[in-house]
Amino acid sequence: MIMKFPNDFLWGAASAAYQVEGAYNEDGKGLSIWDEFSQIKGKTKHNTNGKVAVDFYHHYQEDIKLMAEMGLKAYRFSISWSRILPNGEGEINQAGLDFYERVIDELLKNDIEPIVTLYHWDLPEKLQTKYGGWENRKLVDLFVEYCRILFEKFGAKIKYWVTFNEQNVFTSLGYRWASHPPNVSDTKRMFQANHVVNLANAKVIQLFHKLVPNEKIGPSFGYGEVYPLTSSPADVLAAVNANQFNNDWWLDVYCRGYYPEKILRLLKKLHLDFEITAEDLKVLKAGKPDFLGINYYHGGTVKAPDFEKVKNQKDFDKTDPYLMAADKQAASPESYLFESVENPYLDKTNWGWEIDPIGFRIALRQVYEKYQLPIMITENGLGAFDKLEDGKINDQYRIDYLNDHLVQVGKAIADGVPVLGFCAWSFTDLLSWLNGYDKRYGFVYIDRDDYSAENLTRIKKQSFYWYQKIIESNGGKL
Ligand code: BGP
Repeated sequence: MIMKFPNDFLWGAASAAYQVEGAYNEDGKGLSIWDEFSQIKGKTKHNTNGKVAVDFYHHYQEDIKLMAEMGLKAYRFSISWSRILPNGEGEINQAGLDFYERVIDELLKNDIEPIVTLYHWDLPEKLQTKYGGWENRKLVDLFVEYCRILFEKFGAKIKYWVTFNEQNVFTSLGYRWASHPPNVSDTKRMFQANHVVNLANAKVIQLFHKLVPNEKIGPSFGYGEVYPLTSSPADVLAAVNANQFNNDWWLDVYCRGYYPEKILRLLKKLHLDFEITAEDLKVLKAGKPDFLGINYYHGGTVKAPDFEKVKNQKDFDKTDPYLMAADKQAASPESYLFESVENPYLDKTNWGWEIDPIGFRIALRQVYEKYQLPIMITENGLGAFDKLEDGKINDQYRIDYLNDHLVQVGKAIADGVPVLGFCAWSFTDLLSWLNGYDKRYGFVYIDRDDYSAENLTRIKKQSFYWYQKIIESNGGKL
């Protein structure tokens, strides 16, 4: 089947500052909460951190040259707030602005569209210690001020801006599961912080529309469709609940300006509710995005909750927080809504993430039909152990994974979903937040491991040449 992609489809790849840049304290950069958190023993695999990462800070010209050789049309990267404002507020670090300007200009010179993420999890440490981070409403204005600097500086050069990367992930892992900074394990505080981020998202979108009226902005959401385990109506209801809890809880706020009522009521019952003022509701309504960024890795499967377990919640297991585990705390909202189970039809990656290309088509259809916004796929890819043999990396498994997922994107486009582009995660190998340097995603191998960053040689994998052909044929070779 020949896939038809729009002529201006953005064939891209993505990264995030902390995961690639390194130079964590160079040229005036302030520390971020990730620089601090990764120092806590046992939090990341082999205590890996982003001090050097893959040193994009010093290798950006070489990496962009490889992007140009591949024919990449777009590169999504994030700006590190504490490189621009070392204290998160106050004095601007000119060297930080200059670095991103050089990156942007280099991309444009090579006809690669820069897609800029404003926040990919690396909050300036000073804002955490001084104000308590995202739990404090003060952060809304501070985020807006940081973004104002970037809109004024780069507004004329950047067409696509991403506000927050995976708000669902960083609030849950940071404030509920204590597996990301700020290392908190308190569901109520998570909902409070999440609301503040929603306000920041909406306010920054409003400002953007004023300052950069001709370009586009939207959040990137980590979306996964949730399936019922069986056709039993109780399981189907559990899946409806899970989709509301895992997806609509964020997307309804972004696109419609209000929270799903059912979930709000449940939170109230469990004393997990948070303050929403009349002014907040106005702010949320006024910050509608121009597109939705979707990061897609996997969805989930659920069955009806077992209310016996609800009564005795300490029986619940806490497994990988990425895999939507239930909560050990007394008031776990999930336990009233659904119970997560394995999907018997799906294979898994080496890290236990389900592989579900058709779920991608379903996700794109659902999101578009519900919110009627164009979609930018801001992440999708396979984390795997790659082997360097005779100077080569044969990552056929990654080619298969991406090919299968892109075929489903093509089908979703044929179904009528306006998809602006596809950013594979990732261009070069990079640091996985919790899993170190062996969980590789790139088209370009980087010669380093969890212990040594001496080499950093860039080596094109087989998937590099495959993606080059896909781009050249505008998806015709899928
Ligand atoms: C997403 C993040 C990315 C990236 C990716 C892969 O949630 O937005 O930054 O890390 O997941 O995750 P991991 O590194 O855990 O494999």
